[in-house]
Amino acid sequence: MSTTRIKGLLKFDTISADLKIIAQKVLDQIRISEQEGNLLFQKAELPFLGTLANHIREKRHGDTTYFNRNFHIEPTNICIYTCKFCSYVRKPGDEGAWEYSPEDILDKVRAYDGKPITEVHIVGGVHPKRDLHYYGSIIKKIKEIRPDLHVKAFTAVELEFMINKAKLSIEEGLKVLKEYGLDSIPGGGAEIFSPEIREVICDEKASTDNWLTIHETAHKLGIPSNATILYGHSEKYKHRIDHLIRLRELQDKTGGFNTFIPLKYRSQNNSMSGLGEVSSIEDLRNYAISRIMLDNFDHIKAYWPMIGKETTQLSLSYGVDDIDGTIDDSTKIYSMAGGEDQTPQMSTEMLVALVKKVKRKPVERDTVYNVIKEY
Ligand code: V47
Ligand code: SF4
Repeated sequence: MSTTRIKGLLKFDTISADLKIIAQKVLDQIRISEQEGNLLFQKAELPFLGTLANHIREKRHGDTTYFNRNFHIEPTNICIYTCKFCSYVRKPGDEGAWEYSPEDILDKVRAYDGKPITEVHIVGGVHPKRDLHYYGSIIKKIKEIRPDLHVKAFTAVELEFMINKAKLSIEEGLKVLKEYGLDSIPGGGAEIFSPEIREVICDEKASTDNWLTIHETAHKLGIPSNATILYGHSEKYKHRIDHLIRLRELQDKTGGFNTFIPLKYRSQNNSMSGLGEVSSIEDLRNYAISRIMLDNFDHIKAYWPMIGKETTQLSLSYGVDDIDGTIDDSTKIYSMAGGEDQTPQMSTEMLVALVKKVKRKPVERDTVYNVIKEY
């Protein structure tokens, strides 16, 4: 069916020859080049992109749409850095600054006793006083309370700081954290890899090379991870493509990325607010081009607390096959930046209904995409 749609596109006179070459490559499963990626961003209309991305999505996953039962813990919003897009960061003593004690964090885990949750996602600010043994001991205790819970924790930015503070190499630090019980690494902190933009929006934190090295090292140690992009602010299309190409190259080397998560810049309460936000059409184009370019990533995830439930439903026809999880009102990163939902939480029933409404098949997964239940 989706093959017929692409073949139909190839007959349209209104579609330019260079775009038809890309469509044919998608049909033939040939990798799209950086130059062609740029062309897609500059020239391709949403229906064309959707046809290509949906073909790839359905070839890989059919109608299956993954979600999981997860919650977040954000140990602190105190951070030594001041990224310009961040609405959440505070300095010690500022109004609105928080830091949970290890016991507070463990209580949050205990609150799920007897509930069928499978993943805790732990990310927060880079606190000046906390090193990897502090956080590692918390992970160890979480595992004692809940051995079955997958701990997906700390962006490469947090990892770089806590490992340096403990005076270890990246490899040593990651090994230590793995021994404490770290199961995987979330995709945050990637922002935009191109130094031109990175230096303007987040010049202090982990460099592009360090972000990539941390993920590469993790993959070598058998720790899978995710990858993100922060798009829709000051970057140009060529920066988005550069970002995707760098991730694709690393994935060729390691195969350790589970999923790619485009994160739309939300503009409230931060120092880039004047830039505003891109449209939902741009969100869908971005998902579709990500799906087309990342031929070695199994999954593309729409993070529903950030783009809202309706765009999430639409995204399932633009390359997305994963919608993250239940969340349970446990994250503030997006609500503080103007995300669609001030108290993001969805029951399993709501997630299932959201997916079924757009005629896709909901499948509950664990963090590494083992199927738990088909609905
Ligand atoms: O790195 C911060 C982003 C990220 C804003 O791996 C913002 O499954 C938009 O990485 N507008 C952290 N984005 C969150 C993250 C994540 C989220 C969901 C799932 C996974 C996963 C990872 O949040 C940061 C930054 O890129 N962010 N501020 C903002 N104003
Ligand atoms: Fe700190 Fe992360 Fe916010 Fe940057 S995005 S200021 S590293 S909490």
